[in-house]
Amino acid sequence: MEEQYLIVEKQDRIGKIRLNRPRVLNALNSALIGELADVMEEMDRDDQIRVILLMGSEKAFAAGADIQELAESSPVDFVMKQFFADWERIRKIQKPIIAAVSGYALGGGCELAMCADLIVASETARFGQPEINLGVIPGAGGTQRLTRAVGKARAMEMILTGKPITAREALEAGLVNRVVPADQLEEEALALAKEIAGKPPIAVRLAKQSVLKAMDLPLEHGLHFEQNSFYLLFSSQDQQEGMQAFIEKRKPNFQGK
Ligand code: DAK
Repeated sequence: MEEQYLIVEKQDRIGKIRLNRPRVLNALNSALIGELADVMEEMDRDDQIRVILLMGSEKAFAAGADIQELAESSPVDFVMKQFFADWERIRKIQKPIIAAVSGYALGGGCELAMCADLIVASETARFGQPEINLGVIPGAGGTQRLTRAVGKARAMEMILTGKPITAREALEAGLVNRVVPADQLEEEALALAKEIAGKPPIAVRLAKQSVLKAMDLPLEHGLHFEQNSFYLLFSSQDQQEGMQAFIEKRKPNFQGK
């Protein structure tokens, strides 16, 4: 199916998705989020894809939810349009997601970037939760994920003042993995994606899940999840291949089995 708001491409085991609503700085209307959830789920099922790379434009990763659409919405619309459900579908993607962020990542745009597992930011990136200026608060996880990522003090300031932070500040706060020059963003994000795509996919999947559990679960339950995942990997061919390759002093060839 042809997407209306996304440009989708597959390259070397990387599923690339570019948000494409340039006239409104990639404002996230519900149709776009629905398309994004569909494409990501399809990539999650596709054996040829190991990592998902999510990008915006140079000027904007995404300037938030579509304010025009929000302004016309009632609580009943949110329920009927499945607004939360599509965000939940994105949250449940099992393959690693890398967000390459240039320009504005505001409101839902910042929340979408935080749904990714890793963020590569251009020097021009600006992260913010300006919803307070519209008379509301973040609605797609901002108060929770931002606080977990940057701590209470900084999250509180960003959410109560609505002021964005720079890419450097985001790096310092632990919100992003690295900051790169604007003209190298895609190249750097792709290099990171390729590195992870070369790792054993089942271990990558369980590693992603285990790290995410650390955000939600008490330590004891998180450790239990990690241990069970560790045991499970000893039934994979990739575990045998990885260890055998080390012993034979050669590069492993992981098959995702
Ligand atoms: N929605 C709709 N249109 C937007 C937009 C947005 N978020 N951001 C920009 N645009 C449009 C502008 O209206 C303008 O359209 P025209 O006037 O040309 O027709 C065009 O994009 C270019 O924008 P500007 O002319 O404003 O460009 P500037 O460079 O001057 O300023 C800016 C860029 C990013 C500083 C500014 O556009 C801006 O402040 N934008 C709004 C940022 C914002 O407040 N974002 C938060 C929105 S609230 C939920 C899920 C998510 C959410 C809530 C619930 N559930 C699951 C329930 C999320 C809420 C939000 O994100």
